[in-house]
Amino acid sequence: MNILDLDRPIWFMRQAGRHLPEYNKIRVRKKNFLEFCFDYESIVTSTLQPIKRYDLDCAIIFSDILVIPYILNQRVDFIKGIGPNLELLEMDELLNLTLNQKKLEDLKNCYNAIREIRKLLHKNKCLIGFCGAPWTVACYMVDGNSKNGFIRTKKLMRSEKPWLIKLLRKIVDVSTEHLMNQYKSGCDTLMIFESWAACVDFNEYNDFLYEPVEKIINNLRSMNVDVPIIVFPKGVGEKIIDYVNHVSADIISIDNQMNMNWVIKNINRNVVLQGNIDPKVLLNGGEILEKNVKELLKIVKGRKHIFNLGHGILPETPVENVQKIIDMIRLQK
Ligand code: 1CP
Repeated sequence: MNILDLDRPIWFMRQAGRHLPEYNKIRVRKKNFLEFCFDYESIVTSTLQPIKRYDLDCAIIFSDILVIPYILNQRVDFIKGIGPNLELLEMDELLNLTLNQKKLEDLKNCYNAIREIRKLLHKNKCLIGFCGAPWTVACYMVDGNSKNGFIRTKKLMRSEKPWLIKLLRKIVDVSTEHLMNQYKSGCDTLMIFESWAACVDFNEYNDFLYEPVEKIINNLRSMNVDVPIIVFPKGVGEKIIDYVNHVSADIISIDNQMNMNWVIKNINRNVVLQGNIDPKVLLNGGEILEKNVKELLKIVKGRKHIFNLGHGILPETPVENVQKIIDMIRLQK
């Protein structure tokens, strides 16, 4: 299904995963998170779990943005309760990384799972494939984790710009291929997560944010990939106007720091908006959640809009709160 043909579709970033008791139940079958991410059955089941429970309009493939450094043969560990940690490499080692054929085989399980999910998913529902934006993936590849605010990546952005641009180009190529494979396997929507956009200096947005993402989009379009593309440039603030002028995505996902009234007034009508309930408001529920949802629906009335959060569902979020938000929107439609 084309997401742009649906009337105010609803889905949630991180809808598959830790807030779902049924996910936590199957997650324990695999010790290691990446093992889970590359297991055909686990991908099919966890991708479909939020659709079964909430009847959402879109499913997002259960995977992670860090499969890209993994297939480039950089060691990636997920530490329980902490998060991802990548092997620290020297600058020349990072540039010399190449695709590892054996690890690529792991990713084939993901593509095969997409084929199966597409078969099992109702034809009126969308299937979203994704990757991280090159800058965000580079942040993890260079710094290893987000603990220190990507200090090494930021330093190298200033002192070794040509080197970092070369690294981004490598990520552009692998990410294009990865999105292309997800599309060929049955994804009808593609999303690019730029979670760490705010780490880039304002005067460097063009080289580190716009250009690499635009290159991926142009690569896909030149290979006749005609499905809608969503971008999520988290934390760019008012630079979002500049962002949509330089990146030709169909849909822009708005983070919860942004005022949707301002966004509506300042973003061109031909860009579809997605977002932007605060995940903390969803976590806490109650009257404030109701008020926020009503207000958002009022603001986006008459505008093409995909209902979502401003970032991922927090693991402690009660499933009742998620159900409530869905019921509210469906009632008001
Ligand atoms: O053991 C577990 O269950 C680990 C938790 C977990 C999950 C459920 C991680 C580790 N990744 C995922 C799945 C995931 N990651 C999905 C598919 C599920 C869905 O969305 O429903 C997606 C789209 C992602 C994307 C992702 N991974 C992003 C971009 C979006 C965002 O949240 O900003 C980023 C930055 C990551 C890295 C990552 N992977 C996992 C964690 C805990 C993190 C963030 C770590 C950090 O803050 O640095």
